[in-house]
Amino acid sequence: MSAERVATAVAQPNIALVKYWGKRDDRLILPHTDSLSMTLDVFPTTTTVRLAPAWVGDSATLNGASLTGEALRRISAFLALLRELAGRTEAAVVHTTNTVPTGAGLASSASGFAALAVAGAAAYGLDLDATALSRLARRGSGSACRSIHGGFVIWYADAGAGVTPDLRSYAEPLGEARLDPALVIASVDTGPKVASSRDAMRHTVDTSPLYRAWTDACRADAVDMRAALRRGDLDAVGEIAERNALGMHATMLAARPPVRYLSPATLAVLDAVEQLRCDGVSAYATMDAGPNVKVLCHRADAPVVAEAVRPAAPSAPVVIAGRGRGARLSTEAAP
Ligand code: 2P0
Repeated sequence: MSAERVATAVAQPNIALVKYWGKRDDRLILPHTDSLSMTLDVFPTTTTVRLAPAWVGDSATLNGASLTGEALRRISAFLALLRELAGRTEAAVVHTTNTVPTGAGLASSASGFAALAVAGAAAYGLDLDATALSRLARRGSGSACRSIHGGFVIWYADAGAGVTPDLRSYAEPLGEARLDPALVIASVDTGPKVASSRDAMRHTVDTSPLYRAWTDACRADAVDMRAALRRGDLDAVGEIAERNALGMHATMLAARPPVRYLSPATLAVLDAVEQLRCDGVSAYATMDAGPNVKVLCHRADAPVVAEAVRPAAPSAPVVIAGRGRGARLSTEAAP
């Protein structure tokens, strides 16, 4: 931080192994259920926040292009939270470079708001610990609270500690996790998604007759997943992650009208994953708010898995990701 009040942070996306799908409070972004994730070591987002006189107003660029409309409004609302916490009034000039394909269900909002929380807190002079940064990032985008931390992470829907609901929901690292797997990312379509996860999530909560069953299953999956991670049992982790992802998509498909992110190419990757298992390779699929598939496997098997899914995902290079670090300050400004 220099005297001109500027800070840069880097954050990476996370992939949920037990998903977050539905809020009990839209304003505070409080989820119905706990979720568990792995922060990746690929697709970093770099964000620089520079304070400016209040009369300038907030501005933001993403990969060099100016943001307007809803995207700028979300960032500005988040900056307003920082200003309130810091008791400051300056506007902010935000520059972000994103290496993950935006809007393709690869959690660009997670790395984006995690990086903005860390850089923004530093620029506005806030001294926040990781739990406070996680709560703050949650207010930008729910899944961002998990990217504050590296490795395996749990986001508590309600940790029970803290006097207000806002204080009770945050993410923390799962120190007991004993696993170092690969996630093979098969991008079947890097175009914009059919519906924003925010809208699709609300619509699912409001209209899917399966929603209650989803939250019950999710709570059980979170307990089982913690135990499987503690044992370092990749097959159990994979089975729970795959059934959880399919349950989330089933719940969305039952919404009225349905939300369908999965495409024929997604199903072709799922076939390839099932064939890998038939051939004795431990490989398990998970899908987020988009058609792309991430395949959990042992690191040693990742090249074989990548080869197997490539024919079903020809539109973009298959990427092999591992466990990555949490959001952190950087000395290199976003270009
Ligand atoms: C997750 N997703 O747990 C789930 C699985 C997508 C599918 O978190 O409304 O962008 O900003 O809190 O964080 C995507 O939701 O939604 C997400 P908001 P967010 O990773």
